[in-house]
Amino acid sequence: MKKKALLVYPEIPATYWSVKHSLKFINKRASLPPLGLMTIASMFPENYELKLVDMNTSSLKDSDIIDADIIFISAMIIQKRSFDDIIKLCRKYKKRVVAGGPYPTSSYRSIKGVDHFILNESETIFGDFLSDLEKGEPKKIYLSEIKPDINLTPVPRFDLINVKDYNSMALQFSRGCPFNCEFCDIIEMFGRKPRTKNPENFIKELEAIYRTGFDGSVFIVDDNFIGNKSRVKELLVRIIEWQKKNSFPYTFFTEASIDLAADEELLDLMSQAGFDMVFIGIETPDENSLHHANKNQNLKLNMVEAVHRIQKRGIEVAGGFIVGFDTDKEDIFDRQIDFISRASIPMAMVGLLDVLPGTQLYRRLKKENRLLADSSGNNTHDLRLNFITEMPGEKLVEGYKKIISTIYHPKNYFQRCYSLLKRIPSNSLDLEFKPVYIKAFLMSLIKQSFSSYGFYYLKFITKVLFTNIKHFSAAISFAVKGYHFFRITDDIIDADEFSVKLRRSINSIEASINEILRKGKPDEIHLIYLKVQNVYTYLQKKYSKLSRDMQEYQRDPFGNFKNYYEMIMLRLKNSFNNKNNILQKRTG
Ligand code: B12
Ligand code: SF4
Repeated sequence: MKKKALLVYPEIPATYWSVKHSLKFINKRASLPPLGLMTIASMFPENYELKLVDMNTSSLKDSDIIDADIIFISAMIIQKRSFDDIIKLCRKYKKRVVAGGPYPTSSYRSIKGVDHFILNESETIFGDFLSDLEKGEPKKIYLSEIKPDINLTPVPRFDLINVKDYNSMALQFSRGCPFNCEFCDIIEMFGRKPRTKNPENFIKELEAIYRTGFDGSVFIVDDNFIGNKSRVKELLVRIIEWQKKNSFPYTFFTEASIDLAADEELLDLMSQAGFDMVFIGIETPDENSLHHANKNQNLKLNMVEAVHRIQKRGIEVAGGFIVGFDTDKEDIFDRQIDFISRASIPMAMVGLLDVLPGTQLYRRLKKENRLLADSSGNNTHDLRLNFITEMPGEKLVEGYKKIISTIYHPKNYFQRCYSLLKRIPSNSLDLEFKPVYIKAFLMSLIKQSFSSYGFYYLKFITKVLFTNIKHFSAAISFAVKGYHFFRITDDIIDADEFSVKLRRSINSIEASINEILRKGKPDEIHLIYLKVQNVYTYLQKKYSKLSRDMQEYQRDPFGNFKNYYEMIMLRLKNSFNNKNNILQKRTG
């Protein structure tokens, strides 16, 4: 009888990246499938029956766990909460759990409840685990010391997912990056010598996607697609041939370093192959910070001009930006805003510097005794800094909020979209006609015209309609993405205001209690009692008004506040009953 293996991908909380709020316009449930798990799935022998549950597209049922003989989980740090819930469920039904992927790899020492860890890249160790399991002597930890030849990686099992649930499919061509940025964990996990697949293998994977009937875009998930320029050019020639043979079914997007802008041939090939977007780690316009972060490749050219050069080839540039470098000065927030606007980058992923485990930055800050907490894997929503910053933390978070609320103010966002659309050639970025786009257009028209930013929205789409009609479909697609960015930005600001209120409330309650203690006026205890009760009711109301995603982020801080509230109310009650013993047992 076949063994039943269940592969689970935990829920990812909403972030800028999730584009969650835009997906409903196009009837999709998630932006990308879990490529790591689909790759692992291909490594099982035939005596296993596999089921994959991506919790971002469907729910995990108890019966899924009960039916399985063994459960395999993959996760990024940001999925920790859902990961822990799955483990609890597996423990409840006494099932064997195996974990791998970036979160277990970077944090396995602190993860509880997992029977076996498969760490780093698993191409050369997964087979060992399965055969040890067969023999009944599986080890706790399998750690790959070598960086495998990724031609060993089998074609991912696209048949295990419902491709219709996803906006894009994922493929990988290379691992590793030749650069050496201080904060980066990619080079620690995958090395600085890019390893590429043979173009034939990559094309086989593309064929596998094509066979599923998937209709959409393909994300090449490499951290630096152009890490090995000559190999990537060979690949691009093959992709162009394939696209021509199949009447260009796909557009592609990927991640690359900014030196892409300096290679005309590469830009030409990417544009011919159907690339319409590239994500670039720009990080900061501050040269000193780039230098200190070892991001020297960004210093070799004028970054605004470089972005424009790429855009002129019909490739949108999305950018990653960071604030919180030691060398950041007070003007960094305005400089980031100005850069993003001048470069016309609609999708700017701005985050607070987050110290990821295993990085050079981690090692330096550890030596300097500046680490405060483990990374939450989320540097856009969880505004708790995990190290002691040079700039005071509050100022940094305020500055961060200023950046996101400015760049994702609808007026500024649509302005960037408009200047980008003016710059790119007229045959690029436009969507081929599909009925689902008509629905998206109508939904956008109804939802966004009558929204609080309806004026800017209508101004943008009418301007494109009258001056740049060829880009009209691209304009609608930007508007739909904007819908997500505006909502998520408002949510972050609301959630941060809530957490500031939580902190201030505790401080003010503490101050009132200290005051009574100082003055020795036990009669006023009942006033404090009422105050604490009112504060709690007020905060509970505020919490219930946060979006569901943000409630999730604030669950722990609010939970702690609740505990504090219960403890303080009990003490107040006791002290009220025994005024002589006023608040003696109060704890901070
Ligand atoms: C694609 C991708 C995404 C997609 C996620 C899509 C999805 N459904 O997974 C998108 C673009 C949405 C995304 C977003 C984010 N991402 Co991301 N992402 C990647 C990227 C570029 C590729 C992942 C991938 O598919 N790799 C290809 C597969 C084949 O490799 P793999 O997953 O590592 O799997 C191999 C092994 O790890 C192992 N393995 C994996 N899982 C399992 C499970 C088991 C049981 C076993 C045995 C083995 C195993 O086997 C595989 C073959 O060797 C990686 C970088 C990278 N190079 O891995 C970052 C990466 C995973 N992302 C990262 C981060 C931080 C994020 C964000 C949180 C960033 C942010 N601040 O917002 C966001 C938030 C998530 C969100 N809300 O959507 C970090 C994670 C760091 C960490 N330690 O957790 C990474 C490593 C990049 C980085 N250094 O910054 N991401
Ligand atoms: S360019 Fe990107 S992937 Fe390469 S080392 Fe720097 S941050 Fe990491």
